[in-house]
Amino acid sequence: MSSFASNSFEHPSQRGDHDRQSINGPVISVYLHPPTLLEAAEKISAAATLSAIAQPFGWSFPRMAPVVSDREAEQNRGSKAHRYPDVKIAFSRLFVILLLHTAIGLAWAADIQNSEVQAFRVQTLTEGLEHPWSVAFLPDGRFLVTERPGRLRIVEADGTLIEQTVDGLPPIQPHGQGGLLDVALHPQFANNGWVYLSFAEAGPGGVGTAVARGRLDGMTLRDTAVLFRLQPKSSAGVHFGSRLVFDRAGHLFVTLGDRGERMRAQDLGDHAGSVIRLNDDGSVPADNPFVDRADTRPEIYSFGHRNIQGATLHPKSGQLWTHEHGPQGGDEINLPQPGVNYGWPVITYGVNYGIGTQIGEGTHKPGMAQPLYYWVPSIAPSGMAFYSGDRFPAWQGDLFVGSLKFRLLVRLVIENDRVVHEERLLEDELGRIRDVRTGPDGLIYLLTDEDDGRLVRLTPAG
Ligand SMILES: [Ca+2]
Repeated sequence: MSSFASNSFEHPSQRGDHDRQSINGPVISVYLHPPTLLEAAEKISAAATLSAIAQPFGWSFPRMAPVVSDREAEQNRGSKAHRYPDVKIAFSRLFVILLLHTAIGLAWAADIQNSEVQAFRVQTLTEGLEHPWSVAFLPDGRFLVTERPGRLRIVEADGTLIEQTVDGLPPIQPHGQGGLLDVALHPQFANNGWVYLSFAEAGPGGVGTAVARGRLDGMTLRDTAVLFRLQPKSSAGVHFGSRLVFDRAGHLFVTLGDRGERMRAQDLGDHAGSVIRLNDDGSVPADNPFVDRADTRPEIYSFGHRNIQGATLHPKSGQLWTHEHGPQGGDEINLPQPGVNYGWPVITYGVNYGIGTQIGEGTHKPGMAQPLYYWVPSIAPSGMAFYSGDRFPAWQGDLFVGSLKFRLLVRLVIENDRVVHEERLLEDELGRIRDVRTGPDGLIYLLTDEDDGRLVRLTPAG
């Protein structure tokens, strides 16, 4: 494995999704952590309130109420200013209290993020995650979080990161953009305990995206088995995909990348650059579009994709929605349909890096689907979730997409399966956003892609 890694290469033309391995150079952060702020504000507020309550009763607190000694009172006697020391102290206390309350009010106001239709706050739940890639919600309120170097972590409901990592994982090969990637729970997880993982796996020919499952038992995955292996494996460090999404019939969609070798996305004999569809045990559904065609990979559901790192089901229709990284420009949203060719690299709204030359044949071609929506310039999308909870009524039905490149969260307003409006939130507030999920509690959860990555959640404000 190590010899393989040293032989790997990453051609500049394959830097497609800005999905770099780590951030180079210093990161200057002036972000004020809401929990810390909240704690401080609550402490100050409590002290001020105590003093305010105590005043009418003549009680005093050492730091808030200077004691005037008998001797001082004696010295001050005759001085007009000190003839009524209690009144003066009361006013100064009131002034301090007012100042504190103003400061707290300003701090609260600064903490609130105002979107076009919904005010919200950002709360950091967990820090110290190394390039977290995906988060899943366990039924007991805890979180499963993948870290790209190859660790599966459990975070308590209150945000505490359990130091011990989950064992029983399949062999994972951290390599460029690859490593441990997505995590998803079986739709009947509460009964069967199956946890699904996508990851980069080494083997003959190099490395490729794979999918495994195991039953979560305490801090261990048991009965772990690899269900799918992208074929053929190759040496590039880019474009592994991948997201895991169960549809309502219990099929598992797996989104894949082109592995930086563009034409593989048009080859039905190659898994790269496709969405595949499996049964929950890894077998191929009998109604997959290419099962009866010779020289094709029967797992393929749709193809002509570049690198898909966001996928989710529409909460009403149950339709799969995906987004993918374009080259320079041309990130797309698609609604993959069985057997359909989404065009990469024959058609795209992007161009070659740096030199800006045309890729393929243009933007349209008969037999190739147009994207539902596209971004020029690229935002480098990762993570995707519809909002269907009850905590943000004004965001109901909106689609949220993380951006690695622009370090923000995109909110898309959807009407009749069309994007009718885009708003950009949290620009440069959190860093590169890798994953976006709606929690069972109706809050929105994000992962930041950093060496010291975070699990954060958005909560309504007002
Ligand atoms: Ca396309």
